[in-house]
Parts: sequence; structure tokens; C-alpha cells
Amino acid sequence: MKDRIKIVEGDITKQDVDAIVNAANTSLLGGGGVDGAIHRAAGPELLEETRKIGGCPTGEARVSKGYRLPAKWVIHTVGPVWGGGNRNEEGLLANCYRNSLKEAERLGVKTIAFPSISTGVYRFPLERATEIALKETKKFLEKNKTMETVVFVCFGQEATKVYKEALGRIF
Ligand code: AR6
Repeated sequence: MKDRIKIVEGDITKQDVDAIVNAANTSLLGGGGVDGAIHRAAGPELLEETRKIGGCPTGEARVSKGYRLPAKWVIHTVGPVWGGGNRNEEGLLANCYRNSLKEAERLGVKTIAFPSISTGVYRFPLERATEIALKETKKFLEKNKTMETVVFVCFGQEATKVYKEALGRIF
């Protein structure tokens, strides 16, 4: 199963996959970080579509087209803001991965790329977030036989190191 996981360092907007996941906010109207990069690369049609979707609660996922991105789809999910760990942040982050993968399955996506949801502006500790990302993906891949590759796109060397270490431990 490990062969269906890829850890790469780079920019998610450049990934040649069927779907990329966006770490959005509940408004789905764009923002900074990876959300800003995705909106810039996809072009203004993306905002037109997400405006119509009308928002997304934390832990859930919504789908739009990818427009000028190499990816056909963008799956927008909203991670929790880290508030110390007693506000079900871990459960909500797990929901993001589970619900994004569920949407991908519904769309027939064979390759998907994730950023490290909630670990930027939302301050979720990277090691804990990585563990949740990989464990949820493992659970999904155990049942799903059509997804070929799940790519984790790491923004920088530090994140890449954390993901690679966690991969060895969890898979
Ligand atoms: N490709 C891959 N990863 C990236 C990229 C990129 N182009 N740019 C940043 N990252 P963040 P959050 C990494 O802050 O914590 C937005 O304003 C980054 O290093 O983008 O979920 C939204 O609108 C970090 O590891 O998302 C929300 O308001 C990870 O992506 C809020 O930020 C996530 O960092 C969401 O915060």
C-alpha cells in the first residue's frame, strides 16, 4: 500500500493530478497561504464558482472545477484552527482528510494531492497533523482499490522530513 503514497516537496498548484485539495476557510472566498496560491493559479473563474457554493463548515469538503490548474478538480476543505487541542481539533482534521477522500472517490479521481491542512495560518502542530493525514489515508486506501496515488505536497524541507519519517512509522 505504501507504493500508493508519494511525498513530494513543492507547490501544489503545479501537481499533475486529477484533484488537488485546498486548505480553505469556511467562506470559500479565498485567502492567503495555499488557498491564495490555488486561486491565483486557477484564475478568477474559481472564485465565481466557490461564491456560488456558499461556504463550507469545518471538517467538511466541497468540490469545484480546477480551471487553469493542471488538476481537473479542486476539493476545498476547511481545517480547524488550533486552539490547544481540547476543541476536537484532531477529530475535525481527520474529518477533512476523510471527507476529501470521499469526494475524490465519488468523482472517480485516481490521483490526488493534499497540502498539510491547518498547519500554516491555523497553527496545528505539524507532527500531529501529519500523523492524522497519513492514518486517515491508510484507512481509506485499505478499503478503496481504485485510487492509484495520494500525493502529500510538502512546502519546504522541514515538512518533507516530518512526512517521510511519519510514512515509515505508519505504513
Ligand atoms: N503548495 C503547497 N503547500 C503550501 C503552499 C503551496 N503553494 N503554500 C502554502 N503551503 P495555510 P491553514 C503550505 O496557511 O493553516 C488561508 O488564508 C503551508 O506551508 O495555507 O489550513 C485560508 O483561506 C502549510 O504547511 O492553511 C484560511 O483562512 C500548509 O500549506 C487559512 O489560510 C497550510 O497552510 C487556512 O489555514
